Amino acid sequence: MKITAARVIVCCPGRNFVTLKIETDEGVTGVGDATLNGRELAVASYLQDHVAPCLIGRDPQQLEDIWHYLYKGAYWRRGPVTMTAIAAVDTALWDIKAKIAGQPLYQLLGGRSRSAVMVYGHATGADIAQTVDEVLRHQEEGYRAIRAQSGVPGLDKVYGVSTTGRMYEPADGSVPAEHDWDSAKYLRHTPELFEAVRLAVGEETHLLHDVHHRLTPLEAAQLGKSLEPYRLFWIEDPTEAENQQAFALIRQHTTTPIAVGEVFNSIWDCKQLIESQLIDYIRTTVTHAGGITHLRRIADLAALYQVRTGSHGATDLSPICMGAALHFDTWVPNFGIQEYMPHSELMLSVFPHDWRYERGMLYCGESPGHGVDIDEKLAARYPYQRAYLPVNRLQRDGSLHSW
Ligand code: CS2
Ligand code: MG
Repeated sequence: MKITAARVIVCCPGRNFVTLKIETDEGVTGVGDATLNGRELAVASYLQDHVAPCLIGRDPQQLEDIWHYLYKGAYWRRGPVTMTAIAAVDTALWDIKAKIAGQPLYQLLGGRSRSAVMVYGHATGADIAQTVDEVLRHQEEGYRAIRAQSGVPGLDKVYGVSTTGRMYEPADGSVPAEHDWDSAKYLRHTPELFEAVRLAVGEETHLLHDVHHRLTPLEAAQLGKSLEPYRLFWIEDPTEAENQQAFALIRQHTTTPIAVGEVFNSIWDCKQLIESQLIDYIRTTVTHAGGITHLRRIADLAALYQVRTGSHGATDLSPICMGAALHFDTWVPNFGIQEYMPHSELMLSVFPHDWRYERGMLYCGESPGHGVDIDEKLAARYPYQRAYLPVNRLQRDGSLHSW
């Protein structure tokens, strides 16, 4: 069997997605997600201008050799653009390999380790009362794990809270929106939020929170300590993660579990965090961490140190990523939890899929492959629209801060 085409499809059914479709001379095709929120065209060009010409004529079943060919062959290794491009190729080739075998993808990874995949949903609100209502609504719907994010008094816009009344979508506008930030206001507010949420939901429901890279290690330690009475499932991205050693300081002060990794793109970004047990969950994804081939290496390293998976699953990861992630989650022995921010009906219409959601659990399908495709005709109706993630500035002096 030979690869005959590797086509990049960019579409915007409510938000931008980049999809790679690999075709073969025996008619079997596979698709991979190559969406990098706010930098989509960089990956599209990397794939169509640099990667696709090297794939034509290759055997699609040699996915490991192709992975190393694209990783080492580029000379310039790692980074979000390169690893997202490699991930899209890898995911499409795993899709093809499973279709050739006539098996759902999880069977090729090692078979089913669980009957279903526990997910966490997103509850957000402009203030504590609204957020509590949203958490209770999710609990009603059957979610066993719920992430709570609320507005912060004195701050205009904060991560995770929609100001449009529609589903939260951070990427917007033809230039980056500017948000303001004040860690002290956030540190005062967040324990109050979780005191109210925990009181409302009781002891059983898992509660999660995303700090989104904004605190210093010591501030993150203060936050973790202040949230201990509310027994969170995790705080996520408590501080910038380039300095993996910084997490040792957080660990010294708090037992609140820590999740990191959605912005990581290789095992090297998290090797120290895992080996020193500075985190409890690794959030790397099929789309941004080199595909299934590399993500399983990260998961295997994590398993040695009792670190569990908790893959990122925001709507800027396409339904193809969600499909592949569900097969991965169904197999991976050290599974923790899967983020589930449901795509809109419009987005899902462009990506026919066979997974289903039911009362806090996701179920991958049994069709051969990862169970997702792209409706190219429909996708063509929604052309790319440039959109940026916001930037963040400190309220006190306007200096640039992590968003
Ligand atoms: C967030 C993401 O879901 C999360 O945990 O960190 O929504 C993140 O802000 C976006 O994926 C950025 O594109
Ligand atoms: Mg996050």
